[in-house]
Order: sequence, then C-alpha cells, then structure tokens
Amino acid sequence: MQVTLVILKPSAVQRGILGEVISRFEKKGLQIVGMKMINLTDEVLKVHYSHLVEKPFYGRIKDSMQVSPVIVMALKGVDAVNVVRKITGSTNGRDAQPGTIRGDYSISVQENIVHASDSDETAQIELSRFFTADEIFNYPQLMIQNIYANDEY
Ligand code: IDP
Ligand code: MG
Repeated sequence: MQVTLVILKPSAVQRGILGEVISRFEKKGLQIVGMKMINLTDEVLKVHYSHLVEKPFYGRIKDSMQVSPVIVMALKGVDAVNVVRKITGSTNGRDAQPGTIRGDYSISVQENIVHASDSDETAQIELSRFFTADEIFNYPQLMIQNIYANDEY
C-alpha cells in the first residue's frame, strides 16, 4: 500500500466541486487517511513549487494558490501515487483526457483543480510537509475484499 498527497486547489474550493472531486477518489477505491483545510503560506509554496520558483509565472501560481484555503488529503491504496496521477490527468486542463479530473473540470494550465504527488519519494516528502504523523490515520478499509483480490494488497 502507498499513501499519496492530493491538494484540492482554490479552483476546486471556489467552484464548489470539492464533493465531486473527492467522490472520484473514493469511488476508485482509494482510502482517505488524512484530510484538512489549510491556508498555504508564501514559505510553504516556495518549497512545494521549488521547481517553478524561477519561472516568470511563479507569482501567478502563488496568488492562485492563496485565493482561498485549500484541502489537503492523504489517499491510500495499491500503487496510489500512479493511480491518483492518472485520475488527475495531465497538467494543462485543455490537453487533459476527458474522464480525468482536469480533463473534465478544467480548461486552464494554472486553474487545474488538483495537485497530486508525482512519485513515491515526492509523496513522502509532501505528506510530511502538510501532515503530522498523528494526522495520518490507520483504520481498516472494511470493503477491502471487494476492492482488491487478496493477493493484490
Ligand atoms: P503538475 O501539477 O501536473 O505536477 P507541475 O509542472 O508540477 O505540474 O506544475 C505545478 C503547477 O504549477 C501546475 O499544476 C499548474 O497549476 C502550475 N503551472 C505549471 N506550469 C504552468 C504554466 O506554464 N503557467 C501557469 N501555471 C503553471
Ligand atoms: Mg508537479
């Protein structure tokens, strides 16, 4: 089992589609093991988007991520990092495949509804950026036998 980080961006909060987006992850079979609403500070964003800090559009990304609080979520499942990235779709909502969250809800590169960790290593770093150990929960997924074969998890 893997745990990955998702951020429901202000574009999801403001458009009132949190429930629909969260529902997609739930229906897939992913288990929500952490979730809270937070404000993203300048300092956290600079670290979280360190690969983009030098880009001319970084200021717009920062402003966009601070329009409202966001929801941070920890999602658990077999190969969760890869599964969540696939459900999320490619970065630009205009290119993202229909059926993905970005493909169905976004027509923008920047206002693209969700962030999802891009590797197991990144997921672990990003989870510890937003959650303390006691904010990630370990509880039985009661329908696990209907979600996976017993040799899959
Ligand atoms: P990802 O979110 O698909 O992993 P990254 O390249 O890591 O994509 O970029 C992080 C976020 O920065 C994107 O989700 C998007 O909101 C924003 N972003 C990336 N490239 C651009 C751009 O060219 N213009 C505006 N915003 C961008
Ligand atoms: Mg990224």
